[in-house]
Formats: sequence, C-alpha cells, structure tokens
Amino acid sequence: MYIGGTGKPGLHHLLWEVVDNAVDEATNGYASHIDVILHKDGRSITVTDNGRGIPVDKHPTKKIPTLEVILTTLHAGGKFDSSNYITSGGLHGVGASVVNALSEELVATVKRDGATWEQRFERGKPVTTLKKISSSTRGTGTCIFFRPDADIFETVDFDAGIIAENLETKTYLNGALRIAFKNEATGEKYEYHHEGGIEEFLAHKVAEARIRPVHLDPFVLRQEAMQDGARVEVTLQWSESPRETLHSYVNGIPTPDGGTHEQGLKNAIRSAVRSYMDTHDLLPKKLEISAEDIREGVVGIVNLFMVDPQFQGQTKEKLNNPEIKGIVSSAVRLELEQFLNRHPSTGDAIATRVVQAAKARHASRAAATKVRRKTSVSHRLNLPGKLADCASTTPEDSELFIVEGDSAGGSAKQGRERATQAILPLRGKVLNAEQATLKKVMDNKELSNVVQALGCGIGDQLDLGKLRYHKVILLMDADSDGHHISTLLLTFLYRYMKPLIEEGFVFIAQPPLYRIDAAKQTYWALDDEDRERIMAEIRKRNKSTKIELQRFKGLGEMMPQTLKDTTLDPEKRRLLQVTIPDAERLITEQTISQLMGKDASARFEFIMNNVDEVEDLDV
Ligand code: 1YM
Repeated sequence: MYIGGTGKPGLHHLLWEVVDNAVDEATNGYASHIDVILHKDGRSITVTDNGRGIPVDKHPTKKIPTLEVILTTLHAGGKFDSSNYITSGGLHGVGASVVNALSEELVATVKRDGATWEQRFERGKPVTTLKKISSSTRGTGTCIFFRPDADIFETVDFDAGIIAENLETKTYLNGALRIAFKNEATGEKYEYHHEGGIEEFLAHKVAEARIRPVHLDPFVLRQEAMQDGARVEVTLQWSESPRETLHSYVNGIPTPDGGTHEQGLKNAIRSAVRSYMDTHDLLPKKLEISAEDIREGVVGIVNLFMVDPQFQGQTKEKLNNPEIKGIVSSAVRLELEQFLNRHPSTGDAIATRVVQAAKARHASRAAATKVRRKTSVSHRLNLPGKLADCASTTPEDSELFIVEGDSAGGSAKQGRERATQAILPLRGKVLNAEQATLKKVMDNKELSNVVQALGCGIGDQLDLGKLRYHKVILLMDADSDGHHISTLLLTFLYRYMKPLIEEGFVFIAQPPLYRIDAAKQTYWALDDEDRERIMAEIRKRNKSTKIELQRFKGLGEMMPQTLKDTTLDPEKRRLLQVTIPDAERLITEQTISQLMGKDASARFEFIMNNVDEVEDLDV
C-alpha cells in the first residue's frame, strides 16, 4: 500500500524513500554529500548524508528518542509535531518507518552534537535501544543500512542500473548536490554532480534520445517566491520528434503521471505559443491548431518545490494540489511569451514546427479514419481482402495470426480452427514505423491491413473496446528475416497501438525449426539447443536408434496438419506473451529508439554494446 506493491518497483521504492530524506536535507541547505553503497550481496544498501543527523533527543510527548519515533511510527515524518522538528520544506520523512517495517534488518547511525548514536531494528521493531557508541565524533550526519525483507518482496535483488539512473537524476534536479554510488559486487564507483541543473538535464535527455532540436537555446525559467512559498524550475526545447516528452517532478521526486503542475505547464505553453503566433501573424488561415500540435516535439522538464504536496495514489505518482495549476501556469505563461518575443528566430522555428504538426495531424486523421473498421454489425464490410476471418465475433474467443508470406498463410488457413482463428498473411514490406509519420504508416498496405483487421483504430483514436481479437499472434519463420519482420511489427504496435501490448493482447508464436523422427515417434525442436537436448534423450534411451532430422526452411514448407499440431493448436502450442515490465519501460523506449530510429550511429553503438549477447548473427 505504501510503496506500490511488492515487486521490483516496490523494492526500489524503499531506497528512494531513504534517499529522498537525505536529498531533502540537502535541498534545505544542511547537507552537500550523499553516499550510496549497494553491498556485495546485492540485497542490502547503506545511505549516508552529511546533514544535521536525525534528532536523537527524547521526543516531547512519546518519551522515547525522536529517531526511534521516526523509524517506528507511521506518518511520523516532517509533519509530526510541527513545533519541534519540521524540515523547512516540510516535505518528507514519512517513509523511514515504512522502510524499517519492510526490512529484515535496519541500522540507523547518527552523528550529532559531537557523538555517534546507533540503533538496530528487525522488521520494524527495535532490537537495541539507542546507544551512544562514541563521544568524540567530528561532523554530523545520518547513515541508514537496510536489508529488505525476503518474505515480503518477490525479489530482493536491487538493480544497479536503475539505482544509478535515479541517483543521477537527483543531482540534475539539485545542482549543488553530490552523490557517490558504489556497487560493491562489481567494484564500480560513480560520482554524480551536475551544476548545470535542469538545463544540463534537458541537454542530456535530448542527446540520449538522439532527438534533433528545432532551435538552439532552450527556454529556462527559475521562478522563486511564488504564491504559498512555492518555486518552480522549467526548461523546454522543441524538436523534430513526433512525440511530446515532459518529465515532471515535485521536490525532486518524479511524478510519472503528471498532475496539476504538469497541467499548469501545458496550459502555459498553449497560451504563450498561440499568443506569439497570433501577434506575429504566423497562423495559417483555415488550419485548426490544437494544444497537442503546439506541444508536439517538445522536450521539457518541470520541477516544482512546494510545502505540502498532495499526491494521488500512495506512491506519489501524480500531484493533486488544485491551486498549483494556476500558479505554475501564470508563472510560466508570461515568461515564455517574453522569451519568444526576445528570440524571434526561436519563436519562428517553434511556430513552423507547430504548423507542421497540425498539417500532419489533419492528414493522418483522414488516413486513420479511412482504415477504421466498421462497427460489429457491418464488420465484414471493411476488411482487408487477404484476411481469412474466423466465425466467432466474440473477441475473448478470437485469435488473429499475422503470418509472414502467402504460402505460410495458405498452410495456416488450412490448419487453423475456423471458428476462432483468423489468418492475415503479410506479403509486402512492413514499414519501419519508428521513422515514419502516422500518415506514412497508414499508407503502408501491410500495416493498414493489420489496423483494419484489428478494428480498434490507431493512435489517439484507439479504442480497445472495439478490438476484434484478444490474442494477436505474430507467426514468422524462425530465421533472421522472420525475426526482422517481428521486430518491425512490434515497433509498430509499440508506437501506435501500445495499449494492445500493455493489456497483454500481443503474442509471438514459436514454430519449430526441426522435426525429429525416431522409433516411430515424432519430436519438434524450437532451435538448435532444443534439438541437441531431444536427440541426447533419444540416444540415452537406445544408443542405436535411427534418428531422422528435418530442418524447416520456412513455415511455407510445413504441412498444414504439422503447423496445426506444433504452432496453432491452443492445447499443444507454446506462445510468448509480449510485455513491458514497469521497471523496464525506460530501457524499452531507449532500445526501440536506438535500434529502430533514424540515427545509424546509435544503432551501431547498440550493436557494439550488445555483441556479446548475440549467438547467431546473420549479416
Ligand atoms: C540517509 C537518510 O534521513 N537524513 C535526515 C533526516 C532528517 C533530518 C536530517 C533532520 C530534520 C530536521 C531536523 C527537521 C529528518 N528529520 C525528521 C524529523 N538520511 C536522513 N537528516 N534535524 C534533522 O526536519 O527539522 C524526519 S527525517 F522528523 F525529525 F523532523
């Protein structure tokens, strides 16, 4: 409930809670350095800061040390007993007791007033009292060691890559902060410090995603002393990317679901750019421009600091304070419009980009509407000619096989279960959707056939309620061409029909590569390894058995009955479901843009970095 589950994201959330308390201390000007160590076991972590140290004196009402109260009482964070201890931001501290309760072991060490104090806990309960372990201590600070509870979490192995990325982001959002990270398992050490703050962060994001900006200097705003003591940092740059990428934070903590600060920013962008275009007569007549057109290609960061943020959901993914929308919007709107007026070449470049987005949207909308499948009553009216549809009209029972090539399509049509299995053969070239606009995508016959068959629309018009098949199965040859087509189709689905993947409707079929006949028995092997395993088993049973081996050149060579027995029949086949685990969303996005994007050097880099993992290269 407090950390958003017991999976990998929940596990890492424990660390963010501890780190955020240390970062808070830095944001408030009391700490400058944070040390994070991932220990050799990969399952325990120490976080140290050089701030004031969590208070160790007796708590005024509870009569036990404040440190113990903080680590054992839910909600005993910055807000408890505001007269005594409140972080000047009043931001955090609530998480420490949650981390403690969910850890097999936690040790808190505090340096304060010339002494060092220590207290140990197991599963949230103190196993020692707070003890003074030295009285000649220099400096101040807090150190928390914790080992998450293996009985609670599905996995307790931390991911060094996720940790490194999150820590580095903290240093972009707090320019003065230094964070050192050591991975004891590998001996790797990193030092993060980004004086350039969010400007440097934006440049990093743009470079990392290999996005081409349409103007040089980004818009940067640091607005102090807004209403209610809030302050905000914003930076924006428009690019050629067909997407809008906003990264929003509250007090340096990511809000991946946005919220009122992000809405305020979006409103400001819309009114400032529209007003600039109006004033300078840059709006073409008869072209309707939407807020989405104005934000297309924008890469932006917004970091809001405020005293009492209210979040929706326990894991603080979305900011909920209604007053913030107007505060952020009016702070940004005026400044952004002034920026555009002072930098007319930038303003004009952005205006051109907006017009381009609006024109492309009108063109794609027309194209997307053309291929939308008709409603269920007339659903057979607008189907691609090559589709062999199934009899059932119940999506839950229906499956669509997207098959490479007409000859394999023919075998599949004969081997399928007519009632529930539909076959769509692909013949022509599948377009790389990563490098194309929606209009281009819809002009590609193969992809528009897929969209038409699925019936649920595409892009912002996608409606899963209209999806005709609840299993969409890619069936390709088990060779490099087959893999290539699968990759292109997955890229398309990821970019234009992502909810299909997110809801678990997309699968990959696994046709066998070998048929093995021995002692009147038939076996199917998926790959070389599978083949070796099966043949070894046969020989173990009887050394002299005659073994016949057949390698399929492609699905087209397979008899319809064979295809049915090995790949189509729900009772016998093995399908791979395509998923994007939460913890891998970012890496998935990066991999697709590097591997499938326009920039050939990014692809080269990806291949060189991953060459060790490739067993079977076909060039
Ligand atoms: C490695 C984790 O928790 N540092 C930390 C936490 C606190 C303070 C300093 C602190 C805050 C205040 C006064 C204050 C916390 N204090 C509280 C509480 N690092 C880490 N460093 N003195 C010290 O807010 O006034 C909660 S967290 F509740 F005491 F205020």
